[in-house]
Amino acid sequence: MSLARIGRLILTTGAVTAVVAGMGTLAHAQSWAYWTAAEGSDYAGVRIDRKYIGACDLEQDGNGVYAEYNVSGSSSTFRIGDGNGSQAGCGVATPSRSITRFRVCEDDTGSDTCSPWEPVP
Ligand SMILES: [Ca+2]
Ligand SMILES: [Ca+2]
Repeated sequence: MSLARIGRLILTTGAVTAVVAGMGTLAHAQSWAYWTAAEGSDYAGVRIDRKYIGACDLEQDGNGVYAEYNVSGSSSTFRIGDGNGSQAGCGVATPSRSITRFRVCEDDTGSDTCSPWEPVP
């Protein structure tokens, strides 16, 4: 094997390692979140019992993050924000009725950017 060929092999191996390391840095929703809706790295999650929702700001961009949700037997749309922004911990609401759908929104410039509504079947 020529020295040039060995050099190419080392380069190729290095590239593969870099891709795997990059994947490892993706944000993961916390384990209580059975259903999730994401807007960039910000997300909202609903626990499997459907009576616990969190709004989680994971971006240090100065934009507030909140979740909107509906519950069974009501036509109102409720909102819970992540009160401490991108610091650790999510804003949490524990409605007495089951959550039927939810989405996460970012309070950015102009009209807020929201994920699609996520059904909770
Ligand atoms: Ca954000
Ligand atoms: Ca937070």
